[in-house]
Amino acid sequence: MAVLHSRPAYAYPTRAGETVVPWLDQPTENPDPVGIQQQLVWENLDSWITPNDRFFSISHFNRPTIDPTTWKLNVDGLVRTPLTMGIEDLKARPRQEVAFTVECSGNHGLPFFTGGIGNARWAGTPLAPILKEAGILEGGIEVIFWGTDAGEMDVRDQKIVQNFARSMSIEDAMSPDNILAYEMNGETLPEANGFPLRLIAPGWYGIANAKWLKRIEIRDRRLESLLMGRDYVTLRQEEHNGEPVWVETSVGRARLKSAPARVMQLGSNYRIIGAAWGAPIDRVEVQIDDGEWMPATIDHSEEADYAWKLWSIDWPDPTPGEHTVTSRAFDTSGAMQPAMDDPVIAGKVTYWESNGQVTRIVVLS
Ligand SMILES: Nc1nc2c(c(=O)[nH]1)N[C@H]1C(S)=C(S)[C@@H](COP(=O)(O)O)O[C@H]1N2
Ligand SMILES: [Mo]
Repeated sequence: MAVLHSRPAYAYPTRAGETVVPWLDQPTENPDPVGIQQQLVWENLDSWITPNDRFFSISHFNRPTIDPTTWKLNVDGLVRTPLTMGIEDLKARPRQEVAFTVECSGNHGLPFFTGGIGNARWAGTPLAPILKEAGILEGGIEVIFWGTDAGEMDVRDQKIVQNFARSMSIEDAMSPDNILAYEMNGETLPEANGFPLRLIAPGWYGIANAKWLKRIEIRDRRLESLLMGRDYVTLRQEEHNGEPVWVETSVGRARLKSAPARVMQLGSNYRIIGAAWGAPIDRVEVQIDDGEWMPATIDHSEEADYAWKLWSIDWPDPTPGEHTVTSRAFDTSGAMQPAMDDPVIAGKVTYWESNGQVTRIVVLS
């Protein structure tokens, strides 16, 4: 009985002997194998935690190699007491862990980019007490996270070299959920994911989670860097009083989303497994071809507030041939992941924040 009741170490909705049926639709060839690495292959999703050696990574500029013995984090700008900390100073501070699913806001926005997502247990020290210790001076409104990586870019007719820079309001930065992370899934933060230190901002799209940190700066102005005000800007047509209005917004918090991950076959029985994330998930529904939406079962064996929920649904006796599989998630406030023809998606002309319903194609024999 003890065996029956013990929780499997590798909790995941699996059945012995089942095999994966690959999707017919597949991402196109990655045109940027340096910038975009280790995308999730959805058919391979077989655990709630994404192992470090299978976790995607994004770099907009170079991928720096940092010597942890000389590396320092500076906290400066509009602060009473500027701070300088080495990695041991940070590790000596209170430890906080969070399971958080990081998704790049460009995921599913481009034909070669459908695996910019992974779930890890991050560990580090809370950001808020460090900001309090530095003491933000009156007038400070913006917290800038500077990366060690840098790249050349054209800005207002100037060719400049600028470091990675993303910012948050003081209020957002002070969230008790934010940590400066030095560990990922129990291991030292890998180089690709920001060694030696990165921001982990649970509930935010990947871009907010600045890697290879070197400086946290407080300013009295909003930052309009490449990754705040020019790129990572969503352009969408909305309607106001019956008139079309174009709106540009900086990519920030994550959005409600789900996707089918894999179809599993056991004899003539099939099962679809998927994931849902980006908001507190209430339930997930699945549609096969043009059929009725059917409720999926959420896997509660491993869960966390900011991590994806895995779900599954049985597909008992499907007819042979080609089928489409679509999922849609609902959050705890009742909001539904938008359909692809919902104006919030259809009116969007940039590829960021592509949280529309994902349809996959499968051929059954
Ligand atoms: N310094 C720095 N931080 C960065 C980036 C970067 O290019 N440089 N890329 C961002 C983007 S676009 C994403 S989606 C996430 C991805 O995190 P990962 O590489 O650990 O998967 O890191 C973010 N943090
Ligand atoms: Mo991203």
